[in-house]
Amino acid sequence: MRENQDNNEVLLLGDYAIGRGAIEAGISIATSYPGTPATEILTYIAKHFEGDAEWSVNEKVALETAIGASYAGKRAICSMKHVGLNVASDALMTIAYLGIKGGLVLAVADDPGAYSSQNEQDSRFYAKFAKIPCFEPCDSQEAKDMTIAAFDLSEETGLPVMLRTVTRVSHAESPVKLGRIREQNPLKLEKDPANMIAVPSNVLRCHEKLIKKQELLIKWGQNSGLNKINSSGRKKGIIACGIGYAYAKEYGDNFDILKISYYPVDEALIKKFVKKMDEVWVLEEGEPIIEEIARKYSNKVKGKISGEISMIGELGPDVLSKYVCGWKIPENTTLDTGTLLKRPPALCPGCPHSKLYEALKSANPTFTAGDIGCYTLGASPPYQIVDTCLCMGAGISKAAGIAKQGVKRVAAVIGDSTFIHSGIPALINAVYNKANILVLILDNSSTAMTGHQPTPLTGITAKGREGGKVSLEEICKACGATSIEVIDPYEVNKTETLLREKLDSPGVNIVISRRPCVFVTRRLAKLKQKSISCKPAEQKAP
Ligand SMILES: Cc1ncc(C[n+]2csc(CCOP(=O)(O)OP(=O)(O)O)c2C)c(N)n1
Repeated sequence: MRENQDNNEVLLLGDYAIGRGAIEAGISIATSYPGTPATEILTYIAKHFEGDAEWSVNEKVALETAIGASYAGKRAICSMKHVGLNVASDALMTIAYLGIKGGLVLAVADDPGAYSSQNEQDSRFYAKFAKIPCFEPCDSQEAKDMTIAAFDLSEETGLPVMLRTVTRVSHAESPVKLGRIREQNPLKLEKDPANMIAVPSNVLRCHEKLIKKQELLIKWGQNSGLNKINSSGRKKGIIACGIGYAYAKEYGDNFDILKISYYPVDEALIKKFVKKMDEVWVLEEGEPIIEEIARKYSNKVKGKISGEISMIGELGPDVLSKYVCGWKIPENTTLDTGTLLKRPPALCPGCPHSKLYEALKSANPTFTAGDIGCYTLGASPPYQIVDTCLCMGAGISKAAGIAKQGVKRVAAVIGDSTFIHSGIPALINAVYNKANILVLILDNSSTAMTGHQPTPLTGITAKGREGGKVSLEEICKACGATSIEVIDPYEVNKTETLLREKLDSPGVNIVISRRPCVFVTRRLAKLKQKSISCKPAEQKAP
């Protein structure tokens, strides 16, 4: 954060601006599970907010914890990446029926282009699916303002409210005017069984209540002015959603613009805009949600459905100049990528995972079901030992599914953070259903891939304080594993011998490969030098 004290304006990343907005809105707690590009929302709050900021074990737990705080009358923000919302969706779909008490904002960062994700799904669908409002900022100032507005709307409507960003908002810096920090809500925990207990006798009434709110939500959007037409009477128009507006502004002289920052949209506004245009482009990251509406009212709409803009990957100024403006990039300015050295991501030098993979490759499993983390890079050369990767927690279940078909010497690899996130139920399932697999838990004392966040196994909280510590060995034991061994992956030969033995053994055999990520080791050494260790940090919101 770069600060200009004179006019109270700072340069903030979009994610930081959301964090700041949440603090200004008077939150009492922030919860999250790391995931690019959403991670920095909680990182900022943990650093600048004196109250509670937690890394949860997964996104569902993060949302449920925030719901608990809301039930206590407090304001809570829960942040995650788009795929995290799949994990949290069970809680989301029903809390929309029940409604909340203190303001609850769900900040979800999408990754169009899938720069660091397993897919590029569009979270706006979840808002529509759950029938909750959704804000979509185009820069950091809007990210902060809309976070505050989302809390207000949440308390006004009794609904959780989504804030959808994309990588180019979350990870871009732009100026933000800081505001006053509101008082937190007082503690008010009241029992309200009709709206807190999702049992069949309550469901239909709650659903009806939610449907009735939809009209109110559209009206709120009409009055907010968040979706607005910027007209100079041109016959060419752009409907620009979220970051699309930042791109559209670059071509502002040639087009009228309908800016969309709030959902559910008032279709009449879209109709009014497209009806008077000879040509309308829809710029939206993800799926053609708005384009589909616009096409109901005009056959002059261009975008993803019409095929001019790709359904795949992210929008960008280059896409716009090429398709929307028909500008040709001069030949001598294009980069000759053929001469560039390709640099695919690789495990870092000294990475404990790389040593484990050396041993695993020599032990030669029939198939290795991977999971998501740095260790997924074991699928790439030189190891090429990871044969599948789907979503967090899926490795153990897939390995069990394969082994149950009679395949011998099947292995699963899973990181420590991923194991805690969603690997435990899969392990219990494998034990219960008598799969014969080798499970390798790669314990590097961190959630390395997303920036070395601590896990419950380290016993350090998001604020760098001492938390409760969970034992991996004890969990595995309680899950009923056939055997549990702990190895140091730097001992390659010893590890290989053990892996060979365990691949040929019946039952669910666990090998914990334990050595901290080299970056964590370095950071801990620095902390020790400064002797800060785990003392409570003195932190204040700016
Ligand atoms: C549902 C979901 N949430 C979050 C992420 C982001 N993410 C990718 S891998 C990972 C965990 C990595 O930690 P760990 O399993 O310990 O492996 P490491 O990177 O440390 O090797 C996370 C949080 C994701 N891909 N999917």
